[in-house]
Amino acid sequence: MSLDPFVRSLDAMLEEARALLSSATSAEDLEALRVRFTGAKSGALKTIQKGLAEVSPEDRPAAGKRFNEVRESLQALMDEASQRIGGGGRSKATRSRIDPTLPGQRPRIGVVHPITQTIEHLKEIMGRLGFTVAEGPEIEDEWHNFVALNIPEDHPARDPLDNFYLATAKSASPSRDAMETNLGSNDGTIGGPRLLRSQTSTVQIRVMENEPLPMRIISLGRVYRPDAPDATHFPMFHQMEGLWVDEHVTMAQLKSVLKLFATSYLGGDVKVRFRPSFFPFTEPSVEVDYWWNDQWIEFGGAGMVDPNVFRAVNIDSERWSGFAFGLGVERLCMRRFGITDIRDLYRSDVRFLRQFAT
Ligand code: FA5
Repeated sequence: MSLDPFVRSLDAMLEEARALLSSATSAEDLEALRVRFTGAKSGALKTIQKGLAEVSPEDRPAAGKRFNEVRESLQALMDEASQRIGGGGRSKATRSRIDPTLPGQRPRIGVVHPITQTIEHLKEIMGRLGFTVAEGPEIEDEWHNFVALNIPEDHPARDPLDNFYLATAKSASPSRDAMETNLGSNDGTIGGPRLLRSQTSTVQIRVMENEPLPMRIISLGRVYRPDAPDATHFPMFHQMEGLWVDEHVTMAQLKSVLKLFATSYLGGDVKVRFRPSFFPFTEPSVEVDYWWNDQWIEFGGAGMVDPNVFRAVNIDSERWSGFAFGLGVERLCMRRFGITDIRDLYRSDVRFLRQFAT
């Protein structure tokens, strides 16, 4: 082949590219033209380059020179088009896809977890009944979790398999006497081995040890038990503890406070029943159930503070009496929001949790 047809095909390609690039309006157009003219496999430039081998040897240096010029011009045209469109090849292609005239995407705002909502609601109701909020630690010692609550050493509730003892809790429990005599020093070693508290009743003891009488408190927080998860049980759950100590507190007051609480929180039509029961720290004791989905669901335990508990915290049970209760916060939350499986509360599935936006 002589020089002329080779140069003509180069010039024709450059003109075509110039026309098309000047009318390109998007990064997609530009990318398609880049492939068409300079694509490594079958771009027009590549095809013409193959023809270089057929140019006669004496014309080949001039043909190669022209080829390089056209290639540079083509690149310049593409850079120019890219600048104009506002992209710069592939990496900027995405930028040009943003259409600033479209409405923006509303950012997703989290919702308050239903358990937190429940806790706030419970505090508000109990606040109206005159109960103030007390707090206690989640890592407890045996004194507060068991001994002062009149739970003897051989009681099944103290079985290591039914509790989360801490790895540091290797030493044997000190005797009750040793705990009692040393409690005043409160140096963090005398209450016996440490465990994650299994009930918020621990806070009753802490408050009675430290606060003046009379008292009317609630405490809301997490408790831990190695219970197998099912629709109504979870190994970590929340309880609301209540304690009222005064002169002449009665079981009738306990029942009316719990009834009033249940109707305020669950609605006037809720059916509540009290069943005789046993807790080492209350006498007499009851379990409290509500009716839901054709069955009774237990939502708490309660009773009159046992004189042995008063003795452990140096309160004169001849003068003072009191009642205590401990309610399952998840069970209350489930009933109110119509949640049938406690595990849904802890799956962290935002599609589920978003339903409870306030
Ligand atoms: C107690 O924990 C007592 N401390 C309650 C108490 C306090 C009685 C003061 C007397 C005076 P119980 O183990 O029954 O009792 O638990 C109380 C409530 O916690 C149960 O009624 C239930 O609503 C809830 N609960 C218990 N175990 C679980 C669990 N694994 N998952 C979710 N909720 C639970």
